[in-house]
Amino acid sequence: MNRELRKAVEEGLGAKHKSLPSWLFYDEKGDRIFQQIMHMSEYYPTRCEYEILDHHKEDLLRYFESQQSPFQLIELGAGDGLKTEILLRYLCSRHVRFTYRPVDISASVLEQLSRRLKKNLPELEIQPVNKSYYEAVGELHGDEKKVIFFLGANIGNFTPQEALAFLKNISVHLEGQGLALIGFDLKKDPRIIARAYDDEGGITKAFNINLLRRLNRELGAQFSLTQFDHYASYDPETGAARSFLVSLKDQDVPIAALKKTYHFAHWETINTEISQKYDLLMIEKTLSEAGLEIVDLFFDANHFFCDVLVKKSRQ
Ligand code: AVJ
Repeated sequence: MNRELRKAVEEGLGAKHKSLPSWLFYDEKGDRIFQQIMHMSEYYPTRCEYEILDHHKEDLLRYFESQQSPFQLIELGAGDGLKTEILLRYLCSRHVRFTYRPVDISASVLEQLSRRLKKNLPELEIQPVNKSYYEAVGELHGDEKKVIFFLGANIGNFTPQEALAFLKNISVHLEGQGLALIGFDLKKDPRIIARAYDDEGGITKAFNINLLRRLNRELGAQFSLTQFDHYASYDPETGAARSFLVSLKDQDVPIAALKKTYHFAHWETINTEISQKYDLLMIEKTLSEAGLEIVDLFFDANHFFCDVLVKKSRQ
C-alpha cells in the first residue's frame, strides 16, 4: 500500500499539471468525511440512488432470478454499503441464494460494513474483499454466476476513456449469464452539480484538504493545511466536475518518504478528482463500445441519476 501511495504521489506531483489520484481520499478520516458528504443536502447522488434501488428492488430481483441462483453479488467500491443494504435486505427476505462480496480499498469502511450487515442480516453470506477494484476485477473467475454492482457514480472518477477501458474489462467477466448494475450521475442544471462539489458548510473542502493531511501522516510530508484551498469546477459541455487544491502562496513542501521537495507557485493547482456526468447518449455509446448491452435503465423521479443494468452483448 505504501509503495503504491509513494508511486502515485511521485507521479502526480511530478507532472506538469500536478494531480493526485482520488482513491487517496479514503483513509479513516476521509471515509468519515465522505459519509458526511452523503448526508449533505447539496449532495444529491446518494439520495437519488437510494430511491432508485428502493423503487426497483422487485424488478432487480426478477432479473437476478431469471438466471439460476446461487450467484455472487460483487460490489465494487462498496463503501459503507448503506444503499445496497436495502436491496440485500429485500433479497434475503425473498430467500434468494447469493453471496455478497463487497470490494473496497478501505479496510476500515469494509470492517464497519461487515459488522453492520452481520448484525442486521445474520442470514446473509458475506465475503469482504479488501482490494482496489482493478485488482478485484482481475481476480474474478469461476463459473458461478456473477452480478457486478458498480454504484454511486464511482465510475465518474474515471475519465470517459478510462471508463470505457474499465467497462470492457467488466464485460469480459460477464461471460455466460452475468449482469452488471452501473450507476451514472447525469447531466443536469449545472448549478446543482456545482453546489454538490462545493457545499456551503465546507465539508467537501475538508474532504479535499484531508488528502494533504494523509500525505503528512503517511509520507512525512509538510503540507500546511491552511495554505491550500478547495476549488471545484463543472464544465457542462464535457460533463466533467473537477476538484482542485489551490496553493495560496508560493511554497516548497518537503516529502520525507520521497526524499523530495515540491514547489507550488502561488495559485498553482493540484487536480484531485474528476466526477464525470453523463447523458444518455454518452452512456449508450460507452456501453455499446465496451461490448455491453443495456437490459434496463432505472431513474429517480428527477432523472438526476441512472442505474443501468447490462449484460455482455452477443457476437
Ligand atoms: C464517491 C466518487 C461517487 O464523485 O461524487 C463526493 C466522491 N467527491 N464529493 C463523487 C465525492 C466529492 C464521489 N464518488
